[in-house]
Amino acid sequence: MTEVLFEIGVDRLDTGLRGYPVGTVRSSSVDPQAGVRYVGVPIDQLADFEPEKVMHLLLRKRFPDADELASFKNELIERSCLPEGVLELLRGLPKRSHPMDWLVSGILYLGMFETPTGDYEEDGLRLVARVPEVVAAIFRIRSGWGDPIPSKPELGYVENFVHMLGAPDASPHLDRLLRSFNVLHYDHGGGNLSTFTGKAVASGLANIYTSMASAMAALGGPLHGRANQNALEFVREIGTDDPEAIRSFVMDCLEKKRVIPGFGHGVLRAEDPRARVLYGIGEEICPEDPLFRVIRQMREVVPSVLSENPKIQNPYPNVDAATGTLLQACGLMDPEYYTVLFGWSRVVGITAQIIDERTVARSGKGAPIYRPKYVPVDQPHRDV
Ligand code: CMX
Repeated sequence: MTEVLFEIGVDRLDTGLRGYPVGTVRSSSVDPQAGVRYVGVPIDQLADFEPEKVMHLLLRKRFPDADELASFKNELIERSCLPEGVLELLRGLPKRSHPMDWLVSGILYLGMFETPTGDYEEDGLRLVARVPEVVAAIFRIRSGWGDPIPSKPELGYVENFVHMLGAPDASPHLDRLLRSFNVLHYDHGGGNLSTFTGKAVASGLANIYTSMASAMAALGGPLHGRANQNALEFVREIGTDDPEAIRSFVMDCLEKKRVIPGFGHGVLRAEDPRARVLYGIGEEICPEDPLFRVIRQMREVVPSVLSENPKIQNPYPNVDAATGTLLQACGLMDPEYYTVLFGWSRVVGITAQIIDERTVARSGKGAPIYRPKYVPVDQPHRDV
């Protein structure tokens, strides 16, 4: 017998599919109180793990032993070389366009300069292995830092990225921050907009590059991944750690119907454990940074202000509350790039979920092409 999971009333339409069960997910889950778990492991326990080890967990659903980890790293290294032509096309993109549009383009170029094999697992691993070089090149070309720096994949996944980035103002903590940042952003359950979009596009049997480019387009929206850019801009606008000044600034924004980036969540109903980890990293690497002092105070003040509005279901910090502040403290000063770093990381989880949905779901047959129902309204029959 089929279990009934949800009754759908008319009042639940036009709510962005909020909370409707539509599929299964093996890589991660989001608990409203405890936050995200990767294959059952709470995220705060993984934040300091080797990135490749956590990738293996998400893609293969278990931790590797030492030999498996070494061989998984080799699998990434062997696939890391970019097809010729990708960097040339990136060089021609208009610098005024947003870096997320560059990432969408770069991922499409990866698929265009190499015929995808059609095996989602193989293509997915290639994509994961190659995307750091694309992201580093986007920073360098678009910011005018100079030519892309040749990849040295044997350095390690994140270490090689920091090497290829060659950020002129990088602090010695950038490596440490990006290792945790990368792991914390890999995956976040099945129904977040970018992951859902990637799986929806792949359900029409689009290849992984096209599907991922669509997912990244979804991630670029200000209510989703671009909130980390907006959060830093917002923190700079506040510019003080005086609690009363923060309180009145936030109240004024709410009156003007401005969202407070870095706070609230579609599923979580408590402070995001990823935010907690990031505040902890901030206390370790930049406790006296002026903007870190602002977000430390915002963490205390903003939830009480947001709680005064009963329709806001979660007044607490989300993952984007601290990321921008920490990235600027480590020398990545331009917030326009922050969502690209989020996107680079999230490619891992979306890849894992696309592989599962295409090759494991329905006993290996894969989920069918997405086709939710929209209810027609205000359409009287007309003859022409
Ligand atoms: N500031 C102002 N208003 C907020 C708010 C915030 N931080 N969080 C929620 N609200 C508002 C919503 O806009 C919504 O208003 P309407 O009823 O007028 O549409 C109302 O409160 C109810 O929202 P909700 O049910 O609590 O949350 P939603 O699922 O609708 O929205 C989210 C979730 C994240 C889009 C929202 O909290 C938000 O806009 N936050 C700021 C942007 C942000 O930080 N996004 C990053 C999310 C993290 C991620 O993508 O992983």
